[in-house]
Amino acid sequence: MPHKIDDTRELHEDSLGESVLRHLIYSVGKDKAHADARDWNVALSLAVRDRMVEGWIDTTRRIYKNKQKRVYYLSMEFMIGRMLEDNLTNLGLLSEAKTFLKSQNLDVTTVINAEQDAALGNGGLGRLAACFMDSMATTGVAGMGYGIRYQHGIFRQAVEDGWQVEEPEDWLFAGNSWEFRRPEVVYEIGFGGHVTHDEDGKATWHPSESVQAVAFDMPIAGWEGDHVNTLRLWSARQSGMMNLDTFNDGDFMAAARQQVLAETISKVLYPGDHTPQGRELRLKQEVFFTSASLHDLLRRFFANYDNLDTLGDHVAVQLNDTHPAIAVPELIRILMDDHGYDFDHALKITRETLHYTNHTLLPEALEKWPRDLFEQILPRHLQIINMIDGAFYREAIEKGLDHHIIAGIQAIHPHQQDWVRMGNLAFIGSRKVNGVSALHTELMKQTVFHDLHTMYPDKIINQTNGVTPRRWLLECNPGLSDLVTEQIGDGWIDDLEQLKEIEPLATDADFQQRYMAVKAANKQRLADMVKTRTGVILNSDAIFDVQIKRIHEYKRQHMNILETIALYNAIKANPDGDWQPRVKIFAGKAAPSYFFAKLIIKLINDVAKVVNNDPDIGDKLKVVFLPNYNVSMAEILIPGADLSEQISTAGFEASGTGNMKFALNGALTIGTLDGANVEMLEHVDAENIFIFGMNADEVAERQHRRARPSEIIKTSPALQQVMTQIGDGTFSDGDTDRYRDFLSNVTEHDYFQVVPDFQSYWDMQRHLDALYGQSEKWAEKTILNTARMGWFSSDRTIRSYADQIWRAPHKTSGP
Ligand code: 26R
Repeated sequence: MPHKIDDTRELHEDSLGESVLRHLIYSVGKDKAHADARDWNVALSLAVRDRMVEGWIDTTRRIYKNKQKRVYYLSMEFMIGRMLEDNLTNLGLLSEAKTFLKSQNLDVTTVINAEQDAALGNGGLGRLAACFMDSMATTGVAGMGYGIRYQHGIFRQAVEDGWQVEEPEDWLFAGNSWEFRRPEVVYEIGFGGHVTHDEDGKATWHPSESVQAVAFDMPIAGWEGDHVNTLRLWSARQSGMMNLDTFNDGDFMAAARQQVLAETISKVLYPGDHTPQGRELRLKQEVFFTSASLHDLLRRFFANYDNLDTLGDHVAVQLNDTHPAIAVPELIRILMDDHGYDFDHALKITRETLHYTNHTLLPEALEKWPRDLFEQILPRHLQIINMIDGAFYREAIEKGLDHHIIAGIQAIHPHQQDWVRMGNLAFIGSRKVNGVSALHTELMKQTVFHDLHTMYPDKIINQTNGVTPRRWLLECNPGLSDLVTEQIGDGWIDDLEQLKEIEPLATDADFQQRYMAVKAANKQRLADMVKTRTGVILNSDAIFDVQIKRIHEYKRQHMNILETIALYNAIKANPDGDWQPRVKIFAGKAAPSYFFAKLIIKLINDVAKVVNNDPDIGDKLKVVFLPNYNVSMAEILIPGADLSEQISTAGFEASGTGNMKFALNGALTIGTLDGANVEMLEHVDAENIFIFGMNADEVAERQHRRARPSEIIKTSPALQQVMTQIGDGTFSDGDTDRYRDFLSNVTEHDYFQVVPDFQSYWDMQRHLDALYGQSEKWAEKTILNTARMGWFSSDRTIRSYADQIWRAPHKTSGP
């Protein structure tokens, strides 16, 4: 690796191995004889981190010198996973590291797996943020991520007697090798108190409490390591020292309690995903990291410029959902109260700088805060929100909107005065607002943001999600990566559309055989993991059918398990039939407060127990629920899947990104016309993706009519039998009570339309059974999926944001 910075030239002339050994002794403090896997992991990580620092400092200097436009990605969540293999890969050190570890008689996988996942997120939104960090570095965007350094990430999921049990997660217990603590980068964040105005009307906010935000930085290297961005996470700490008066009075515990209270802010990630979390602490978390990030980026701005008039020319801020939407009044507040701008000018600058991404249309996931709570915690921000609403009202009247309509889209409804609606606030305060797939963006225009869209027809724009090909092909699937590279070279790694070049090989018998051999090996790796974690032994000739994602009614894991039961019944009714063997794999966490989702997990486990122990069934069907789904588990599951379940009720999944990862790795998709599945269909062609069920219009129409499922169930003996069995205790040891709520949900309301989609889902599954038997045809479609997924690289997504939203420079793709 070339050394670019003079003052570090002498520091790293040793080999990676020498550097690891040095760190083992001088940083970890152990000798080889006593080092365990984690010690080696830390020593190797520190050696790799050393190599990143040069590119990091170099990148920082270059951006500063060129005054390159900066992009700030503000996100409550970053679902990063492990970093070691990612960094080794991007720096081109993976094979050197492997050779060295083997020379020390160490198992490479064991050392790599000794790192805890950084799971500072719930699901899709957080994982997208992590893919974006990788792609911003790879495409040379001067990007920086801002978030919270939660001491505890998403809870660990255990399964006891089939039920989800939440356990605390403690990823920092053994330290984080990648981070740099920046004690000098610290901001005071205020809450509560009151506002005074001087004779000129200038406002001053006097918070009644404050906490400090302390920065921790992680370097994020792009492909080939020469552009290294920063992920800066904020940790909360008590302002000032422990209260000395209290301390000297002998009330040590009271003084310490203050400290605990302050540090609570970055203590734990909220595990709610699409479920409302109207808690004061959550609002404080949002304010905490948003305010610290804005102060920090402004301080950096002032290193180059001396006034904020042109902020939007040099800085773009992306709000990842409404969680950082407090940025709108906070930036205006800083501009007005700290820098003397008048309100109109401050609003103008804000609207040139901020951009907002929406990730869900589900009404229960749209953030709103009680006005009273807001007033208590953020009195000055509430005043500013009222000013924004006033300015917005005048704009709306000018554009001819009706009073009722305006009331519905202001941040605070002028007559009800009950809630601060963060989606409206983010929309009004942003320059561009984007959805995350073509369908989702269209639905945003038609539904939640209909009236705001009429008023600002150029504001909403689509940016279809993507996934990083480094983690989601190169690293998680080395077999397939090598095969592809052997054929077309390695240009695909940062120019994924080059995968198109393998298309002609889709019908080549030799290539098919080699491609499917890689799949078989990945299935074996998956089966080994299932055996270790659950004891269930899988038949690797079976179709590996995988649904992994948060558990939610709209994602319809329950439709999948109903179909599983129906298949079980069909096999039992004809045990000697020519059945295509199948393995149904589920994994995912339920929000702790979401009873129905937890009941779905219990049902999956109950069904697994019966099916897996039924001698009539044998290898023809197995059901597995893998506890504690996370990024590292996905890296094993996705390459080993034959079939990807993307079966949400049409119109409800904003995009999905798991769908893309599976198809890229050669799983065929069974899915609805929802989210990015629609665009995947356009790219892979209708013969290579297996679409069933109602489309979004049909779903909306049926919901509107409040059509009941009962009529349909009557006409389906198979579905009827399934419902009867769930009710009569077939899967619950005779307990007829356990699934009462489940059954009434599905048979009486069925808001997410499992019943009307069931038959077409079943039919498509049987079609896939038959197709799997035609192994050449299956192989061809599988290869074509890999070949045609290039567009879904997050490098494409980031370049598109950079061009269409941020107006920020980046490296172009291709030779
Ligand atoms: C405020 C709280 C209740 C909350 C709501 C929703 C917290 C977290 C969420 C998670 C949502 C916003 C989310 O993860 N959405 C997912 O974003 C992915 C990336 O764009 C999409 O692929 C996926 O379809 C969408 O559900």
